[in-house]
Amino acid sequence: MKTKLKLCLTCFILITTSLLLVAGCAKKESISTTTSSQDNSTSTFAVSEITQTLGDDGYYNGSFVVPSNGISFILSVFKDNNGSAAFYSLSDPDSTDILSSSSTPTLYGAASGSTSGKGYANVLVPQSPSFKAKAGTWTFKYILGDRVKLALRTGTFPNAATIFVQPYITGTTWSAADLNGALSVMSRIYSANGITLSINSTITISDSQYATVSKDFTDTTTSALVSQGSTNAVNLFFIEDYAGSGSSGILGNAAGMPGSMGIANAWNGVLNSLTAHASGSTLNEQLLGETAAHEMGHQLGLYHPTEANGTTFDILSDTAECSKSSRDNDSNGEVSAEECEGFGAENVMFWTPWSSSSRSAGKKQETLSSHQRQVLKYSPIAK
Ligand SMILES: [Ca+2]
Ligand SMILES: [Ca+2]
Ligand SMILES: [Zn+2]
Repeated sequence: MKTKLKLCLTCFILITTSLLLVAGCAKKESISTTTSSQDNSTSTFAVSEITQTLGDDGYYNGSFVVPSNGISFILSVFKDNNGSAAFYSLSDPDSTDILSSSSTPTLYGAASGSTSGKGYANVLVPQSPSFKAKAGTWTFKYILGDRVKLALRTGTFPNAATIFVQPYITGTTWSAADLNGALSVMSRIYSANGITLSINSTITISDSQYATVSKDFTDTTTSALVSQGSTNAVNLFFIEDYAGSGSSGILGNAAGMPGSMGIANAWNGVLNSLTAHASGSTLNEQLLGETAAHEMGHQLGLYHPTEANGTTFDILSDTAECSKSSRDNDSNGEVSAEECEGFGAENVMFWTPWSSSSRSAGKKQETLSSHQRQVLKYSPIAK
């Protein structure tokens, strides 16, 4: 989420764990293969559902195999009726549970799901360069969920990356053409960081109930909107405005860190508010482009390098930290972009934008660290 006012940290807490080996089998659901013209590499992205068994310990468990040319995967657990969903363990072929607080490296506390883990939770590998989609048999356990799906990318090592983007627009105040400036800004930001965006033509969704929607991805209308997203792209929903209380000042929000990829569901996209980027009828193209780039970063697994409180940081070792103890100059309990200048405020994933006066003076948020770029290049949805 990127907000003018305050932060919403969507960490999902996982329980400490032990290892168990159990067999399962994967049934193929869909496959798409794309050959990239950018780097002559070939990536295959396949989604499969994994059968599960109930163990004597009360946990459901299953397994899957990452082949020798595995690049990345996202493992998702779904719970019907937006019930709580969570993984308990995920053990790599060397029997290291990457969700255990006692493992190094660990995703403990950083494994994602939807906001508050309702209906959906997931684990992305790699979510930092410390992790690898190792070839071999991975095993997992969960206690809360109805089904598990694996979105697996295989192919050649990604020297370059192309990410397909599908924009949508709702409401009647602005039209698809009004987004072109912001989409160009977003494309330029990613290109400058070594990632090519292939942006599809914006799809206009004219149903009036989608003009303003709740920021909650489990909301019925928001869910119906985001579920229209493509399974081959990162879906950006440019809504006219957020509806409901608690949405004041929010520029955009993502369905998770990461959200879902390759599966049509309520978590397969991000929201960006057009009204929050407007002065009168004019959209702030630079800020909207930065917001779209930021929310897309969340959707692909990037956290804020520094959270608003200045005490919580991402899992990447090469992103700058802006700590409250040394940088909260006005002692208001938050670290602003101005307070974090030179300490991460320039990063695409900084939690809040520069003030309007700083932006008028030319301040931008367009940089990504080497580790952030690597997470994006390895993304299951990238080619
Ligand atoms: Ca960091
Ligand atoms: Ca402050
Ligand atoms: Zn954010």
